[in-house]
Amino acid sequence: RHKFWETQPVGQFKDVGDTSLPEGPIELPTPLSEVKQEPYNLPSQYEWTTCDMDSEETCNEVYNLLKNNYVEDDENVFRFNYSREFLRWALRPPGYYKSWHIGVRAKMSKKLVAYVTGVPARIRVRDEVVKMAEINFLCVHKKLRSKRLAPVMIKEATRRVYLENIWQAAYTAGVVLPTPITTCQPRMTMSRTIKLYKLPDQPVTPGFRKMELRDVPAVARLLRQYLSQFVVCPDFDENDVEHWLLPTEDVIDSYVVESPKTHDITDFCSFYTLPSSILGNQNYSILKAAYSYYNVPTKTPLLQLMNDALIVAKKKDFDVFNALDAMHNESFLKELKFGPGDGQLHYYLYNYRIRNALRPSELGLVLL
Ligand code: YNC
Ligand code: MG
Repeated sequence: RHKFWETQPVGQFKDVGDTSLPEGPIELPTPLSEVKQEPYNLPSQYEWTTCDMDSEETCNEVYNLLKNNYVEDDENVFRFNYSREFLRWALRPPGYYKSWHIGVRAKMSKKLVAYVTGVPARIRVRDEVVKMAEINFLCVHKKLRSKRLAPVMIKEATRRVYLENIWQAAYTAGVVLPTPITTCQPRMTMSRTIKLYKLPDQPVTPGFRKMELRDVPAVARLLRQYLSQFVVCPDFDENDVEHWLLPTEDVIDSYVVESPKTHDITDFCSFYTLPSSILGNQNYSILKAAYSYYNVPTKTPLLQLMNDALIVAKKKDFDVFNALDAMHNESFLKELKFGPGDGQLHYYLYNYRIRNALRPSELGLVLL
């Protein structure tokens, strides 16, 4: 039973397998004047705040809330530790809305106790490009759990998205909710560090180098072409590519293969930096992890491209390299002997029905 989710415009468990239901929006947009104009009510001790991520102080507050209260693995050994710079990158893509960076404060102390964010994205589902919000960083302070604050956060986020005339959203979660469009398996380099230690010092592909600003048009072309084969994926233009894929130190790393002969950009790979705190260990406090992002092989085999990604990640001192079994990742995950990671990652769409769940290999979307 999902008291909240049963009331929402999402694929419901009771409808799974019902082929009479059409794919696409579940509810039609209403005139903006009919969207609720006032924020939802919070318990009286709390108040809404819009978190200005340009502000050093606010960014620190968000960083600390997440550092202490965000996602942990099933055994509570690791907790994501998104860096301030990462949060700024993740939350300020082209066309972002400040109003979608939503916090809750205790009225008395002004302490930040809950958070949820959205950023705008164009997502293609089959042959339809839909403006959506990507919802992420939903977090309620550990001391305020199980008080039904999350549904209020989600409703308020929905209201603010609707106010921008956007009516769909995409999100991921480790928990099962109505109804996943697909379920991915996280994978990590095996024996933690051992696999990375065995790698050579330099990438083996001739012309493998860091992506630069001048590569944006070529990378955008490669990526758009590559993503066209998936059922659900982002619709990236050059602006998006510049934001999401141009390297930013300790946030996003991207590499291209430039043909030594023609100087064409033939291949591309990328990974983002997301450390985890190691909980309750005297000797180690941080696991430096890289996460596979978007990779496009055209001339270089994907296996070799990813092996080069592992080589540069090792040089940059990452402890592990993680990837989902989405896109064509399954092929290199097997051959490069990645092991099973923790749990499952379910992908969801809000107010958009998909008739049958996708295979992970049909998914071309990575959320942070
Ligand atoms: C979750 N992760 O099922 P029912 S992922 C969505 N995503 O509702 P309460 C979740 N819903 O089942 P708590 C959820 N986790 O009764 C729980 N729920 O219908 C549902 N953890 O609320 C749950 N971050 O406040 C139930 O639970 C209801 O105090 C219970 O708060 C939940 O960012 C949470 O894992 C997750 O901070 C905030 O446990 C808390 O437990 C926490 O009593 C650690 O809530 C951090 C964590 C989640 C990471 C993420 C994506 C979030 C997507 C949210 C949905 C967006 C929908 C689209 C909105 C825009 C629409 C437009 C257009
Ligand atoms: Mg709660």
